[in-house]
Amino acid sequence: MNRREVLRLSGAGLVAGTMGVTLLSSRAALAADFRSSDTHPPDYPTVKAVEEMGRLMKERSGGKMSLQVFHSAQLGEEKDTIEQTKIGALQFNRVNMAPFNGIVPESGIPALPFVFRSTQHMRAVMDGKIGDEILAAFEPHGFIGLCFYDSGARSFYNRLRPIHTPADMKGMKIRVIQSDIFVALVQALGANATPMPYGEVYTGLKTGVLDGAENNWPSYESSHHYEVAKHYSLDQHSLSPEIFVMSKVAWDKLSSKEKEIVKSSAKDSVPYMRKLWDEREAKSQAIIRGAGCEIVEKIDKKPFQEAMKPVYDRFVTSDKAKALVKRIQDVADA
Ligand code: GTR
Repeated sequence: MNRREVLRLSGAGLVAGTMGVTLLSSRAALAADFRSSDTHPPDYPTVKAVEEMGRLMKERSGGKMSLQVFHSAQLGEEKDTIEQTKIGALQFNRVNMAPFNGIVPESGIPALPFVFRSTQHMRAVMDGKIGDEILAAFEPHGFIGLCFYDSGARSFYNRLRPIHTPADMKGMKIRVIQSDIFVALVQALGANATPMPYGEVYTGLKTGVLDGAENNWPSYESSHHYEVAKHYSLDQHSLSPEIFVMSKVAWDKLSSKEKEIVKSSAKDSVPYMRKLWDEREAKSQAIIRGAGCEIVEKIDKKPFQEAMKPVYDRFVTSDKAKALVKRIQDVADA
């Protein structure tokens, strides 16, 4: 059992225990001791950014509002923690947008393949009016969207052979994040998509249940997937950002001043996160290259883009969704 699995098992008891406490607690007790979940290890930029948000919130509330981040999936995998957040058992949560795709339709648009041209383009869109609209779209579903964090570009890695074209992926068993959009994009390439929680992927790759998966440099490195799936092809098919949300159940118990503190602390943690993110991307690349992985850098993205067009036909059907895609494409890079 690895460290992550040990932490997750001990976390299961923690959730059961704290759920009862949370449901019984008074408003004051809730406000004083918030919890947030993250699937990543303690030194990962998302974990550090939410800790920074907690520091700012504590400072701005004169010590009344504090936040503890439960890293390494101690409180469960992303789908489960989203459920806990919805019912208010967990007050905050940092996850990728993708597991929200089936819950908040607007969250699917930034997850679409090749919808962003670059990280600069993604930042310009998510920092602007469109980003604010997408954050607001979470509220009717029981979540307060607070801010987006970077997640780089997701690319395919596998243990069998270098991928240069979609044809190289034919028949490969590829783990995807739990989102129908990601299932569809992998199927569109002729591979077999297996939606699966993040914490099960390492074992899946090691035992051969999976041939590959897809992620950004820091996740490929910190999850140790690069040790068991050594071919990484930089097709950069999705720049689906991370999102930091608050439970609406917990939000509704806050005063307007407290709400303002939560919002501003989250927004103000974003530049810090981006700095850490850029540093971590470089560090992860160095580790992965140093480990002798084969990186396919010069990859013609066109055949991947062409193959993934049916994903748009299937998921971008309403006039609203089509308009949103068009507006994103029209935003200039920052
Ligand atoms: C990472 C992301 C995680 C998680 C993971 C996954 O890039 O930061 O929140 O969604 O991908 O693939 O499950």
